[in-house]
Amino acid sequence: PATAAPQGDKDVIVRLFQWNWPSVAKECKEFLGPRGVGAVHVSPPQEHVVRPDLGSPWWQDYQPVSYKIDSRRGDRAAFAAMVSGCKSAGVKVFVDAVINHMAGQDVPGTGWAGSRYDHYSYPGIYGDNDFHHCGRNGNDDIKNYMDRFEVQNCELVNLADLKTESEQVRNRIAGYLNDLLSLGVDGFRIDAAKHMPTGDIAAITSKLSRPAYIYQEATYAAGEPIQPDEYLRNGDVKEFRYGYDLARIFNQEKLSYLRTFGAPLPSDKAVVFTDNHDTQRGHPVLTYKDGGRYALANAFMLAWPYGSPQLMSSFEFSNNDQGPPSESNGRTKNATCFTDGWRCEHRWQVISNMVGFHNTVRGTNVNSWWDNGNDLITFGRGDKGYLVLNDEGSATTGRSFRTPLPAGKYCDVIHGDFAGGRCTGPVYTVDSGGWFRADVAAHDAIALHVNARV
Ligand code: LM2
Ligand code: CA
Repeated sequence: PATAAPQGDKDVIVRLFQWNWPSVAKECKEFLGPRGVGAVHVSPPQEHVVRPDLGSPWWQDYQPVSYKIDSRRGDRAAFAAMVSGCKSAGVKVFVDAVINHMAGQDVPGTGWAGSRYDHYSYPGIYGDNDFHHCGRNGNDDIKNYMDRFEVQNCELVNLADLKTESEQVRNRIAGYLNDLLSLGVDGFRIDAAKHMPTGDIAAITSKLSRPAYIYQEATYAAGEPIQPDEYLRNGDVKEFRYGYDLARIFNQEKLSYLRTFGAPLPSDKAVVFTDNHDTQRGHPVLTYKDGGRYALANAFMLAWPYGSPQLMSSFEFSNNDQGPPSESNGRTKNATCFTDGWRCEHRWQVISNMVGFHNTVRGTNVNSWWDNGNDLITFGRGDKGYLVLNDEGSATTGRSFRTPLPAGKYCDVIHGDFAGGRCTGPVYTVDSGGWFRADVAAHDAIALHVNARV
């Protein structure tokens, strides 16, 4: 049986939420690969329900109808081309694996690729006997998250809940995942992990034809019987507390509290993020809508040694159901950064340049921490990098900062791009004692690292 594969040396994941396959392929080649991003997390590739009557909401994609690789983002050939394109650009592909359930529609319908289905009937794949009917709450829906049985055997928002304890169901799911592996996929984000017993996930991943990186969507809530750390036995786990805590510190508290920042899951098993597609819809996290503050929070995340960072790349939305920019036939439009609603946070200068910082300081410890007791913080990483974060409402001027860096001239990658030995922004000279002098504007930062020396 295959074990969970490690993520590899480049551990930054970019979540290109709802991007179609040709756009993902292009982004891997033109941007993600050259910038040192390790992997792209793509939206679910399997056939899904279609609800044009509801404006084709983004969440159609979390209601599988069959395991045909054919979705509004493209067909099997386009998916396969994307995977091989990303891989030749040095970027791994992690697939959003929706395996806890099928669709949640009460009336029969036809999926994106033409498959007929009914709530508990997916011809040639699953029948009524492959689903849980938990017999609770009148409609089999989950109501009580304090009840483990209910969370794993009843229906999450009416979604037909698969009997993941059944050998036949496990074989079907593993068949789908192995099909994706055969196309070159490197890993899986396990959707709705909390709604499956850890042992069921383990039984499914043990059927994989080769090791794959596994990270699980096990949302945290205080006091619940099912806790994220149970899932560590299967691979990595999304650490939801990180984004909530980071937002609270940036929004209401002091950056000086970041000195001991972390979360309960072990750092080397946690995938961390400021926001994801669920939390950015109505939860207290920072998102692209926060502008500069969002960029600074991401800069901190990429500079700080806790967890593997996942960067969000969103499309703009004004209501929580709104789907991605689409053609009239329902296909997702090409992602064109900064137009048409594609916000491309992963391309923001501060965020994308900090990926290089993150990769440069990998494996080093925090040192040289200094803060002003409020919203101005600084720290170094080994002898490789140094970050100044000023979230005060006013500039700090004429201050000298002591870094752990070797003497030299450094590109400030927060304001400048570094390439071919040249910097398009400010350059700071670190002296032989590690000191440099700088002004830092309000709500701004400076980041120096040894792979951006002019
Ligand atoms: C996830 N992670 O564990 C996804 O990150 C999350 O986005 C998914 O929910 C969820 N699990 C199930 O895969 C989304 C969305 C829901 C949506 C479902 C299914 O957040 O709102 O539910 O996908 O499409 C929608 C309607 C809901 C309805 C349901 C079934 O919002 O009102 O329930 O479809 O028709 C009656
Ligand atoms: Ca379940």
